[in-house]
Amino acid sequence: MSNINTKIFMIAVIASAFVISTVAVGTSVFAQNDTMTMSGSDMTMGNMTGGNMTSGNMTDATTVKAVDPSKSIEKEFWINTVHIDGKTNLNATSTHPAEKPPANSTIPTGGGFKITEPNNVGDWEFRSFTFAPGQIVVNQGDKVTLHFIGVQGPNHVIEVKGVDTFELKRGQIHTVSFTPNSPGTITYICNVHPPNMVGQISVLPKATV
Ligand SMILES: [Cu+2]
Repeated sequence: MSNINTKIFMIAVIASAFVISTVAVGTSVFAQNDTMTMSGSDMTMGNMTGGNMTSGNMTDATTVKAVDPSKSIEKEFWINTVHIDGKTNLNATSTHPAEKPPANSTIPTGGGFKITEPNNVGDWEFRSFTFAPGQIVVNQGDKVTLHFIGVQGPNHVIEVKGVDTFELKRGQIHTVSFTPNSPGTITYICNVHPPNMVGQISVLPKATV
């Protein structure tokens, strides 16, 4: 009996110790949880404030202003003459493998493309002329102003179909203004660099009010 009593007593002591330690840990955890909850709550408030601020910024950045095409008639564009150059050489490097010009060229005739044969160290290049931008969208009845800027290429002869033809040298700016009265497409092309130095103005039908 005494042995059993001793065992029961010991079990009781162990159990008590376990309960006490559990309560202590539990209290500790609770305290921590409380703190974190408060902290979390504060952080949430902070985040909400931040969220509002972010939301405000996003609203500013993504605000789309309604445009009435019939009232927005002033359209102005700056169009650069550009050539894009692909340079390479015959001497392989770790970052640039050796290349040779294609044996059978598929380049269309005209001055818009130019392939330069390898020089004495193997460098060669392929050039393509273009306009930047090459696509413009306006509305029927807009007052359209195009500034052509001679940036790359020594000279160009540019034609805005049905509007104007003019020579443009590097460093010059030539401005044309017109009002498209009907929807459709107006092409601008360089007669020195066909067929790829070309751009298109899409004229959309005027919105019915
Ligand atoms: Cu040109």
